[in-house]
Amino acid sequence: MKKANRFSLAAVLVLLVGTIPLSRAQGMGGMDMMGKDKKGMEMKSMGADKKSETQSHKGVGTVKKVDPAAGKVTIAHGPIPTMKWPAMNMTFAVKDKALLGKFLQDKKVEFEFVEQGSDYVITSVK
Ligand SMILES: [Cu+2]
Repeated sequence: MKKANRFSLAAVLVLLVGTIPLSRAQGMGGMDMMGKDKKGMEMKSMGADKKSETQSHKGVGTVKKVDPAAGKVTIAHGPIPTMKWPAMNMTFAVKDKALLGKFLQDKKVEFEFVEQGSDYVITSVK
């Protein structure tokens, strides 16, 4: 009798000690994960918006070709770390005509551009 009582008491203690912290930990874990997921998604979408709408990149290069009719310039630019681009020849759209007038063939330029859909649009040059 005595032995059995002690055993069941021990079993109850084990259950109490074992289950309470476990359920508490699970509850907190679940809440933490939900909080993290929500924050993660918000940050992700904010980052994506920022990148596509406002993030500008800086490049340095030499003007290879100016196409005033199309509003485009071809530049042999150096590496652009913010885009993970190596040096290359490529064509950029230019935001407006006044800006386009600053591009002269073989001129070295420092420019800023933004990614707009599938185009890279130069927003400033010096
Ligand atoms: Cu490029």
